[in-house]
Amino acid sequence: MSDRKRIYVAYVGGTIGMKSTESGYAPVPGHLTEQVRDNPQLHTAEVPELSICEYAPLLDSANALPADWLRIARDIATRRQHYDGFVVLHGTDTMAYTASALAFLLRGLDKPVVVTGSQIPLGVLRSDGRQNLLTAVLVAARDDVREVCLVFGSHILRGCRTVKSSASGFEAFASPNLPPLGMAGVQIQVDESRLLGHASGAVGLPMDLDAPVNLLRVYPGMPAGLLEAAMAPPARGLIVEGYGAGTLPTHDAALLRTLAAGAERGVVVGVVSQCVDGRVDLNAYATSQPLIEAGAVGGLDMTTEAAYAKLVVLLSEGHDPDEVRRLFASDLAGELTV
Ligand code: ASN
Repeated sequence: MSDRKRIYVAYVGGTIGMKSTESGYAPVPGHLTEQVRDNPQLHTAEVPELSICEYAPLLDSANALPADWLRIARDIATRRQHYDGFVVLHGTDTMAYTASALAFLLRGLDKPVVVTGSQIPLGVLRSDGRQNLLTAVLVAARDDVREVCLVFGSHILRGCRTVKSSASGFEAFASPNLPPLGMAGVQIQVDESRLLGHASGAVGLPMDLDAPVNLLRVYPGMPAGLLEAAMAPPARGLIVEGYGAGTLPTHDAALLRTLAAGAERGVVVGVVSQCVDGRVDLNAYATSQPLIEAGAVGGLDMTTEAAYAKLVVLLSEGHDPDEVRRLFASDLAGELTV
């Protein structure tokens, strides 16, 4: 038997395997597999053996749902004994959400999962897809990586710390509150001191990933009706993207009544900051007090993407609201700094 590592590549969708159509770029079944098959660089002895699975339907990631996150996690979990590592090829638009969700869903997995994609399709001149795919595959073959990473351009980032920071640049992702796990330059260098340690290897996935959670960005002049709609049944969770350290307008009595009524019904509220850098501290300002009274939990330095995915996962796992609040503020997959 060959000692080449075996990597499972799930092509979920995204620009990397898209073709130009009359209405713009769209994923075309078979195209990515063909591009990989016809690229001799991906079939040399230094590159691990790749098994590609194209999902159906292929998605522009703008259409990805939490159910798709669960589908990817299940796909990886059922194959975890058969492969050394996993690559998820995904659209960039919601890649940070999917990478975050996979980190929570697969938090017991002891193998590398690398999410990547591209800004220009593989078959198009100047595509960044070939380099991103190659780097992702090489990172997925490493023995020291045992977590969900996002590889893009020269950055190797912790998946649940990422945000899409550029709509057109080749360095399209950042992890504002955590230094990169590594860099892919002339050499692929990973800083082992930043990696997560061994996990149990056991993965327990929820049956469905369907807990209704909303996401609301606070803004000057926001009407109470918007918050009311965001907390109305069937909502079980709400991520509030507050200002700065986690503040919101407190001059509007209707807004505060709505918040209290939602909390009364048991809606779990998590608070993140609109600032990309820094952390939430609900004890810093009086304008955070109504959130504390509503039992809201500060998301510390979590990204909005991670906070949303985390609340969906925790509520779908069936914990009671108090346990969800406790877990939301705990470090489950390296997504926050306590
Ligand atoms: N719209 C695409 C997607 O998210 C963007 C990309 O992949 N670069 O699927």
